[in-house]
Amino acid sequence: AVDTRPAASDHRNLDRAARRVLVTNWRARATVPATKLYPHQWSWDSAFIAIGLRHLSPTRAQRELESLFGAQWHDGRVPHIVFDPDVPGDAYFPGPGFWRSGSANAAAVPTSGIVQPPAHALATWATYRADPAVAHVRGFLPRMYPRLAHWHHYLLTRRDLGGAGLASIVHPWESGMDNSPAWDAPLSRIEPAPPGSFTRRDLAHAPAAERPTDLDYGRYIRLASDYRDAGYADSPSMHAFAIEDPLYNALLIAGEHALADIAAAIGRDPAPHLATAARLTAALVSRLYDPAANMFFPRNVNTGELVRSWSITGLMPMIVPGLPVARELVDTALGNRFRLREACPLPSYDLTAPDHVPGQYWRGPGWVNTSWLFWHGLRLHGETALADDLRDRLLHRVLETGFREYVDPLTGTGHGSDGFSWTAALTLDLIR
Ligand code: 9WN
Repeated sequence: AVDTRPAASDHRNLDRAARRVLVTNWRARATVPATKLYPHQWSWDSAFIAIGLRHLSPTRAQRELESLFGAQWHDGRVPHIVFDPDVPGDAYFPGPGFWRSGSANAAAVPTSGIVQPPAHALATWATYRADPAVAHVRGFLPRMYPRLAHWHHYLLTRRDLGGAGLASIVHPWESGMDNSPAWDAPLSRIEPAPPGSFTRRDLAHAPAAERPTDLDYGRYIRLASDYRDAGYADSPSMHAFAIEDPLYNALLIAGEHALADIAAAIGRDPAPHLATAARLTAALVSRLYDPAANMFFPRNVNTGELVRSWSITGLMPMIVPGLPVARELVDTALGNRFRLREACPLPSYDLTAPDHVPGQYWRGPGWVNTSWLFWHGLRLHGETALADDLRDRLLHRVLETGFREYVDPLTGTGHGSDGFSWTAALTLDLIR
C-alpha cells in the first residue's frame, strides 16, 4: 500500500498556504468563498470557514458568524447570500437587484431570500471551544444563542412542509449541492425561465462543462422569482419544489445538539433542544432511511416519494449523534458507489452510475466540506481508524491539488475555483 500520510513539513507548508487563502479572501466583515466566482458572503460557507478560522483567529471566526447573523431576516431565516455593498451589483448573478430583500432584516443589508444548510450552530459551538475566554469577553454565545434558536425555529415551523417535523428545502441552491442528480426528477416539472431573460456571470470564471447547464439555471431562476414574487411566503401548496433532504436535516439535528451545549454553557435549559433532536432523528430514520439499501434518500414532498439517487447527501446523517444506523452507512460508504478507502474527497455522486461526471460540480466530483462532515461523523461513531485514514488522504489530496473547489475523486484533477475558502479552512482543521 502507498503511504499517503503527509510528512510534518508538508503539514507546515499546507498550514501556511491555507492561512494565506483565508487572509486573501477576508473582506471587511466576512470571508468570500472565492475571489472571482463568489464575491459575497455565503451562508454555509461561513460556517465551514469559521471552523477553520478559529485556529487562525478565534475573534475573526466569531465575526464571520456574527456578520452572517447580522443579516438574519425578521422571520428568522438566514439568507444564503449576504451581498457586499462595495462589490458591483452585477458581479454575481442573481445579485441584490434580483432578490429585492428590502428591509427584511433590521439593518436592511441586501441579501438573497432563500437559505442554505444549517451548519451554523455546529460551527458556533466549535468556534467557542477554540477560545472560550475570548468568546466570553465578547459575549459571543449569549449573542448567538437567540439568533440560532430563531433560525432553527423558522426551519422547524415554516419549513415543515411535509408535516412530519423535518425541514424542507424549496430550491436546489438551498441544498448547497445545486445540480445534484437527486434534483433532476423533481426539477423536471419546473417550466424554465426563458434563456434570454437573464445573464449568467459564473461562466466568466469557470468552464461551462464544470458548472450547471443553462436549462438548470432557467429552472433555478423560475423557482427563485416565483418565491420572491410571492413575498417569500412558505406554505405546502405554493412550492413547486419541496424536498426533505438528508444532509439538510442531519445538520439541523446536529445543530440542535450543539444548541443544547450552547444553552447549557450560558445557563439556559438544554432539554428542549435535546427533545427536538430526538424527535427529528426518529423522523429522519422513519421517513428517509431505506433499510434494504442501507442509505438515506431525499423525499419529494409534492409526490410523497423517495428520490432514489445515490448522492452524497444520503451518507450525511453520519453526523447525527446516536444515529441507530451509522454502521450501515459506513458499509455503504465502503462499497463500490463511494469507495471510502480510495476515492478522495468522497464523490458527490455514485461512482457506478452511468451519469456520474467526475469533473462536473455536484454530479460526481468530491468536495472537501462533505468529506469533512463524514470524517466528523466517523469520529463521532467511534470509527477512528477509518476517520484517520480519510483525514490523511484528504490532506494528501489537497497537497497535490491545491485548495480547489471540487476534485475528480479518483484521479485528483482539480476543478472549479482555486483558492477556495472552505477547502483551505477545513484543511486547517484537519491538520489539528
Ligand atoms: C449558489 C459558494 C456556493 C456554495 C454552494 C455551491 C455554489 C452557488 C453558485 O457556491 O453555489 O449558491 O453560484 O453556484 O454549490 O454549495 O455554498 O461557495
